[in-house]
Amino acid sequence: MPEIEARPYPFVFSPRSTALLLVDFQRDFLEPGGFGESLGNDVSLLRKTLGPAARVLAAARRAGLAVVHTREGHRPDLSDLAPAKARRGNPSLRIGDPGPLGRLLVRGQPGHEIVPELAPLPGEPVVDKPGKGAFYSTDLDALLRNRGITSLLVCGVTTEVCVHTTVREANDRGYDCLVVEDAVGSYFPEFQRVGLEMIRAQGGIFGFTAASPTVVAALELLRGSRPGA
Ligand code: C5J
Repeated sequence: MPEIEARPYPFVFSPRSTALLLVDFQRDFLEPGGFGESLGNDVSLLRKTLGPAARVLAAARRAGLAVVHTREGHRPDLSDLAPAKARRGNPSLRIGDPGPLGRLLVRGQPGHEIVPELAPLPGEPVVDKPGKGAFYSTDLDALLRNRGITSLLVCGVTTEVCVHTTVREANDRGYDCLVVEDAVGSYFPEFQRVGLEMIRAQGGIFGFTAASPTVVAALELLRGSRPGA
């Protein structure tokens, strides 16, 4: 079986049962004028994930892995927005309010789009989620299980919020997760460091981590071993 040199120990995986999961690479989190900035964050901190994530995405596509994208956002009438979530954040700007990228964190608005560097290809599922975890109130679990997926390579933003919540949900559902260290990003450098430590501590309590060049190299080897490649 192929493996990736990961921490705390090598991540052994079958390409047929592994998907690349790209969590919430939306303009709302990565570009000025979106939801992330409305909460007082410096969104430029997340942009360094784009190169590594794009290289992992290209390698995963070349290796024939399933690719799934997620987006956090709400229905235009906000009927799926819990009052508690609606009340949080910057009191002068709330989810659903108009901003430079359209209504904040609302489906169909410019800010809800995935950034062009990581745009989904036709046929790659995009899972819209109302919460932080990608399994909560979505069909992600069914979509993965129906394809026989048991392992996930995870990239996305933000490390300690939607990536962590999703990895924890996946772990409890029996998926093996490898988080790509430089292809996940946080507005808080300390949370980035600790967030990754928390995944792989205690013998990989939530999963594994590895840097993108290591992941890309392992995926490129797969490509070489595919018949006709
Ligand atoms: C946040 C996310 N940070 N995608 N969402 O609110 O991590």
